[in-house]
Amino acid sequence: MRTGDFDAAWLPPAAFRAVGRRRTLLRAGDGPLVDTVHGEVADACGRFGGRVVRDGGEDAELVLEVTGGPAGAGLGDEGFALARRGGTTTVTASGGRGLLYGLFHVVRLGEDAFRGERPREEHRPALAVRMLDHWDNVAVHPVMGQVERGYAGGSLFWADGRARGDLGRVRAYGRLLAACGVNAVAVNNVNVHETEAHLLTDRIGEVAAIADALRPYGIRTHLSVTFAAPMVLGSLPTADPLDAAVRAWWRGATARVYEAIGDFGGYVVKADSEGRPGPFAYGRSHADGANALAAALEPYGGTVHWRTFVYDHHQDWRDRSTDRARAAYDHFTPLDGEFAPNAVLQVKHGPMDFQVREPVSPLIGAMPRTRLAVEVQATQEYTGQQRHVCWLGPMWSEVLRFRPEGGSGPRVGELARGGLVAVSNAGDDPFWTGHPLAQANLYTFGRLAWDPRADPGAVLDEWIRLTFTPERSADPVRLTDGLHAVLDGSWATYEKYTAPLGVGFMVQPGHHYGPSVDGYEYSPWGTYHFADRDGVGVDRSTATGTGYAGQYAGPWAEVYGSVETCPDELLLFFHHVPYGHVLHSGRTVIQHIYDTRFEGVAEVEEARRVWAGLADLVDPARHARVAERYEEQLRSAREWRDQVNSYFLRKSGVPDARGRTIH
Ligand code: BDP
Repeated sequence: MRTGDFDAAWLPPAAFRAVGRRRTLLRAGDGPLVDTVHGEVADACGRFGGRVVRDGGEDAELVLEVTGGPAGAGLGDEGFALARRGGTTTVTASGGRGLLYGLFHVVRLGEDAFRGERPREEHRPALAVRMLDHWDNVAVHPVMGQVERGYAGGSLFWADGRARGDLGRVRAYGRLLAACGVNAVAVNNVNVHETEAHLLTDRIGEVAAIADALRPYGIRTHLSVTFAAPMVLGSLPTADPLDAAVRAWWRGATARVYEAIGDFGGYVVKADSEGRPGPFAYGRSHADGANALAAALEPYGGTVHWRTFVYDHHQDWRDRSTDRARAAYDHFTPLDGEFAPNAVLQVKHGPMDFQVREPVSPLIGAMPRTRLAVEVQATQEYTGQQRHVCWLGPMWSEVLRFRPEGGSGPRVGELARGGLVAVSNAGDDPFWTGHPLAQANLYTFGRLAWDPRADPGAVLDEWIRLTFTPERSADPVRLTDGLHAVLDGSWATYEKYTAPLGVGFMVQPGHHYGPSVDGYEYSPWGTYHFADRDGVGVDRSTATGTGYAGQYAGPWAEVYGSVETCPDELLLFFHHVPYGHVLHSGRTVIQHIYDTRFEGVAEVEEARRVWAGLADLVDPARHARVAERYEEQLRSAREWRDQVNSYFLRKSGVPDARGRTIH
């Protein structure tokens, strides 16, 4: 399953067998994306004995066509139509991008694309921007390393302090991304340090080289920039977004970016957040800040992705009135309607920071006159750092299906008009993602961004089929079932042995791996669980707490605001309750904590056993890598169980009703 010195992931040669055996007619004019489609089909034919022609070919079994006519109308530039009649399967698109997505769709269908008849079906992405943010540093950062929160080796883009000379791997990355629907990549860390700031100006050529490698797969390149760029790079005395010289600087710099990269996507900005510069220093609003950059990008069709992760990271833990969860909503909702059309607010899916369980951010849905993008984290910072199996498809799907106004109101997947963004989990590791099974997160993200209503379980099975081509295995059923079993419930398993009932954190400060029950409890980050001898949880109700629950619209303010109606899994996020409080499940909080920690470890033991049983069916290198990581996952899960359980035993003094030993 490997090509060259890296894993073929979900595009192993065998996945192209059905296409590669056919006679294909490409009726599509020219252009780089059409050339990409031709190259893909020609390669597959070279391997499996088919043939591809660019004209003629009356007896074609697969027709890939670009049409300006009515058949292509309404598909948009990324959509495609698929039909099968009289022994010919036809993919129709209005341009190269749609054709490429159509080809990958046929690859996913395999032989099914060439059976029977198929009435015309149309496919279009639900979201126009499907983006990966790389938190990659060009220079290795002394604390964060090269890839901030990266668990898959070094950067795919940068090595030895500059853009890689050989961008073959970047091209291969673009290919994998196109095959799951991603169409935008930001190539550097949102924390823009001094070296990386220069990518915007004197080092834009390096970004252009990366953009060239990604373009053949329909991917636009974006850049994280520092809000202080006019000072850092332009020697201006201020970065005040309303200052004429500052605005002129952004216009000039942006014009030069577009000279180098004609289809440049735009900027990503982290401002006034965790020490990054921003408009607050000048008494300006975030709309003023975002709009200054948006104005510079506007003539070229670029977008500024302005992050809403703005909060006070120097708070006093004793002061319960400053609730970090409230921050994004409090800062941004008053500005609704003030942002330029090409300014997109990029909102983390939860109000805190990518914990294993958070409610959906109340900001989503609360700014009807602003374009929002939703940001999720594929890199597993708080979900096992790619040493634990934690497939996040069900979590993301829950977020995307959530209806902020309740009832039959729009879903998050519809409100994310500015796109869906994930912090990438890929690096230069031979398996791309460190843990080979973490590839499933990258793939699932792309497919959910294309169709937020997709069933994540079906996406998982699709990933399994493509990556492991079970039909060629000695035991397809054991292989497929085994892979599905170890991945499908893995998020729930992870939740069971880590911080309970939505309370979050309890991780080692700094690197965020492994348990530290009071790690953040007395520090200024705003991430507390308030456990004492009587109870645990954060009172975010409106009646007695921080009022955060009151930020929700529709029925949610009430649902979350009351201990009676709050869902169990979020109880400690919203409420401080006694250990004896009885959950909807019928268990007390303390017994739930004990039971689920034991269950979580048992589930990891079982998954490890299932994986061991697939040794004869999985490529040995991949099998060994996963097996080795299961040892660490199990060690860590036991550590979590023991620390969390003994902590709550000592705090509460309530013994385990089932008499198990807690150390
Ligand atoms: C946190 C990470 C930090 C990021 C920050 C962000 O710990 O490294 O810089 O999010 O999203 O989760 O900006």
